[in-house]
Amino acid sequence: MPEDHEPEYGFPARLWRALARHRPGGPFSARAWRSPLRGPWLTSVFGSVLLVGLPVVIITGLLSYAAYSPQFGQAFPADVGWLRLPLFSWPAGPSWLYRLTQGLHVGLGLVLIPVVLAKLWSVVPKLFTWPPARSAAQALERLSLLLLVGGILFEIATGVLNIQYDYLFGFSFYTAHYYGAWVFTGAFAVHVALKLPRMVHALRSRSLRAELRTRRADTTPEPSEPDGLAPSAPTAPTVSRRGALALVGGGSALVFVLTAGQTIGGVARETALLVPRGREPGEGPNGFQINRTARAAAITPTATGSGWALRLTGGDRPRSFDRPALAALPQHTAELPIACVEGWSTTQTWTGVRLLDLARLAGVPEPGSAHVTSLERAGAFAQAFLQDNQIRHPDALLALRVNGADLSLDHGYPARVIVPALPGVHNTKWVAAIDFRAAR
Ligand SMILES: Nc1nc2c(c(=O)[nH]1)N[C@H]1C(S)=C(S)[C@@H](COP(=O)(O)O)O[C@H]1N2
Ligand SMILES: [Mo]
Repeated sequence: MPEDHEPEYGFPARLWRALARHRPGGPFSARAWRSPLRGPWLTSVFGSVLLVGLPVVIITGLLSYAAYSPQFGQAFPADVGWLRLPLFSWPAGPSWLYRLTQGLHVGLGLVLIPVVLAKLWSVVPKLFTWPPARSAAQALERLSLLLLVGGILFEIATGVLNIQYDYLFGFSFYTAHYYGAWVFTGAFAVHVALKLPRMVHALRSRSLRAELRTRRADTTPEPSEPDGLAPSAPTAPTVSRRGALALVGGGSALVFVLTAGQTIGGVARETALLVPRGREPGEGPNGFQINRTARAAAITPTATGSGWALRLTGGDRPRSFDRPALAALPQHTAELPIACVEGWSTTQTWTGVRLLDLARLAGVPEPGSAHVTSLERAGAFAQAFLQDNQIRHPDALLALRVNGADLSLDHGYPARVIVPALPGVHNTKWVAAIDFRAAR
């Protein structure tokens, strides 16, 4: 065991020996962890799944930040200082882009939770290494593990709370989730750099195919090694390695089935038991999930009735269009998804006036940005900013109708924004006014 080696450099040898003599019992005892399944090979199998999966979750997460158009201060957190990435403008196409990146971020993030837990289980004896560190370098490495483990658990907790309770707690989770992600990503990069050679070596030590054919009775422990993952005194196996892998894989498959329906839609929606929104969106053309109802947003029938008119500003003088006037303008139809940051999405057929046509009517033929305000007065949904490419795209609409019918009040009647590849939240419902700014 490594604990019994003399310290190399750094820590005073006397302190180390004193600590080594006073090894606490319980989980710190070398005999406390005895599962015959633990060992570098099993840890590396889980590790290699995470090595492939987690970078996808990290990158799609950062893309989501970029998709929120941070240049308008509408991403969370608004100001990230030097963590601000080289900015690029989020594209307005293909229309399914955010649906894909955010579906992957949330979906894969959830599916990997059982693998993360299994990986942590497989290395838990390392938490109780004694003495805690043999050298300054090892102390640093263990500190990075604290950030790694703490970081991933923090990201899982804030991520899950965010998709389940977003609209109960507001947006504070985003800020925590964003900074937590950088802490985790840094620790993850260090961990991969330190462990990759050992992982490759361990994966070669056993054959996956052979393990998948091995029954419980024939399951042999991995040889005890200096890393201390494999137990020095293993018990008899209560489950085979393939059984353990099947358990973890089954857990991930279950999470997939219980959540993926929210994006796949149709019958699959019925199985999406783990998602908070939209299992019973009703029938008809407006029968798809509602993020927040008109009632919850305090939108009254009076405000959206015949007195409603869209106010367009930005040109020489403001203009107003009531709903019949908007309906008399050239109409365009496009099949576009609403893709929520929570991971769910739904594609519908929208009809309305092109945003670019509205910009021209406002007297801003070359729009550089648009500030959309909702009848909803307060909160994160009261307004949104659109980039030039999001206004100019031929499918970027102020929708009046969906699937051939007028928008329902819950889906944003009298008019709502719908733009290809735009994060759901910026597709403002119950639009009151649009202020166009000319491109510079
Ligand atoms: N005014 C207003 N617009 C809004 C919202 C809202 O609550 N209020 N929710 C946003 C979010 S987060 C999403 S995902 C979409 C959902 O649209 P839907 O409820 O029609 O499905 O609308 C967006 N537009
Ligand atoms: Mo959303």
